[in-house]
Amino acid sequence: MTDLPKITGLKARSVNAPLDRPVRTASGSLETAPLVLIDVETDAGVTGRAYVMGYTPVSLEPMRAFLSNIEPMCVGKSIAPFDRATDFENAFRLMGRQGLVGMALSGLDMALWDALGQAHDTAVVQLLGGEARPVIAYDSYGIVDMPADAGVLEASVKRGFQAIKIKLGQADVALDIATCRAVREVIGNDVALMIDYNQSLTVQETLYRLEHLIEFDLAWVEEPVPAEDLDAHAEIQAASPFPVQTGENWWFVSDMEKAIAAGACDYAMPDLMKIGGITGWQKAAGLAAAARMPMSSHLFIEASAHVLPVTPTAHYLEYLDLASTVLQDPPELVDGHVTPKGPGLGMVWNEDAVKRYLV
Ligand code: SMN
Ligand code: MG
Repeated sequence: MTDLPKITGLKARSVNAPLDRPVRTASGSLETAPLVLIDVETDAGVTGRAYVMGYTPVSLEPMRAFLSNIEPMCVGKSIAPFDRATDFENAFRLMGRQGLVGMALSGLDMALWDALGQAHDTAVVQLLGGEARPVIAYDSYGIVDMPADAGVLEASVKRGFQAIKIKLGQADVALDIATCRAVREVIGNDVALMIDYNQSLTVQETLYRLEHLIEFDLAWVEEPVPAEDLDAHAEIQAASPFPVQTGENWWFVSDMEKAIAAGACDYAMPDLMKIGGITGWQKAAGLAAAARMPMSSHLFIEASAHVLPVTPTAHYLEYLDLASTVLQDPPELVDGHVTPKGPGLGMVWNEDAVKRYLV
């Protein structure tokens, strides 16, 4: 059995990439895609690549500097993602791995899995024991303005999306009702419609609003209250006419365990950048299977397409494009599905674009 390649370098660069459309939410907006691009150099001549999204440009330099600072802890070690994740869990036990640290370590994990796949000229989904099959996706919007956004919603349906998510939570329930009615008129009743309140409501306000949205047959209501308030989520889950979805703010699998134990949700949607990368996702997928809980992805189209085919309770891939502007060959969307690309995670930076958006 041959030894795994060793890490010879860990490089991180910050870019502020353009977004096709801003992501407006009830708790703030994403006008650009502030990304840290991670390169894991190895002695096998392959470079593992992944990115993390900092939500705001002010997070980029701290995250980039943290990755640069941990380079000496990586050099000379193998690219084994599980072992490196264990190293860092131990190394940062006192400090804790929430926040930018957890995001950077999760991104490093994804880059290590990419390196592993490249070293074996294999797609990560195949390394994980799956076949590179198409994964059903939903088109993910921010707060939509109707009727101005009717055209793009119509285009989503024409592109083959069988599910669409919109964000709600502005002003009052009247606007939620008007928006859902207008969106339903455009997409029809055969396309699944999900809503996302981005942690903006209270339990009472959530249940009040959901009572007025019954007619729209919603596929899920996402993060209605603050992500960390598991009891509030559980209170809504017990009374909601629609399934409750949450998970994008779970830090590593321990947060998911707590949410499931609290009965906080019907569905799970861990974020690869917070759950611990692909190594963390595998643990999360096992928890979801044991709880018989449908599990969707959050952002990170490219890597999510590799893990959902080997997720026993796989639900949807969130199609919200963050990185295609800095990738040479982004994944294609075909008939509302995304197929994973290899080797590795299939990501190669478009260096001209990286230079253009470098911060
Ligand atoms: C979201 C995504 C990206 C930026 C902000 C908010 C959202 C989602 O919570 O689930 O898509
Ligand atoms: Mg969300």
